[in-house]
Amino acid sequence: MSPDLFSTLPRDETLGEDARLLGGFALPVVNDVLTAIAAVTAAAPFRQMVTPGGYRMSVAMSNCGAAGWVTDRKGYRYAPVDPDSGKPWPAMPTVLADLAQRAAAAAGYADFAPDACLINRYVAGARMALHQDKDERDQTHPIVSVSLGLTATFLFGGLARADKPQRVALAHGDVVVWGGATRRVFHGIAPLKAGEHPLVGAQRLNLTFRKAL
Ligand code: MD3
Ligand code: FE
Repeated sequence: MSPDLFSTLPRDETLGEDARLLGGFALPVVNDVLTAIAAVTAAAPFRQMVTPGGYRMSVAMSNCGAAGWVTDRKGYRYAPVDPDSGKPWPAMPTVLADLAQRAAAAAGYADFAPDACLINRYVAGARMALHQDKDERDQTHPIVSVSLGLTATFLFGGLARADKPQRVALAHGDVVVWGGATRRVFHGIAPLKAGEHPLVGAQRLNLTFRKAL
């Protein structure tokens, strides 16, 4: 079997307690997903936000849904309004909300109703340092992530920052549902390697769907 054919086979696996990788789950709707991202980011353009510590993030971000994740010198939080425009974040396109809901259901979370979708854009060299996601009000809801474009190395750590992370490749179309105990692990993205994806170009896009409010 050619490596190319092998890499397109579904890779459904459990990445540890309560994390389910649905390999290629987004592929059947990927063109509509990319069109939806283009519409959202035309209204709320990608921007590199500043952390409370004063560093500009290498990842550029936008949001759609009732709440959007933002950071500035005052802290991390979910906000109903885009601070750059003063307007509400664009509504979450149905194709995105449906994809997240179907993936959550496939992983055993019926009725996942995300109100926040963070859109992360990585170009070559962009990375996300190890962190925990804890800005959501009720942490019993899962997080659904969708990877598009260039393959990234996801760093899957433990409950302590010092735990050595496992490295997991996340490729175009992969969806991961993070629930239960994995919801609180340290995680990040290693610096993106330069490349060109036939559909998405020289970047990686990642969607994270959350019930934030
Ligand atoms: C595991 N984004 O936006 S998505 C983030 O690829 C974030 O852009 C990464 O971490 C990215 O906060 C990783 C996968 C992910 C998202 C949230 C998690 C994994 C997670 C929360 C808890 C545990
Ligand atoms: Fe995160």
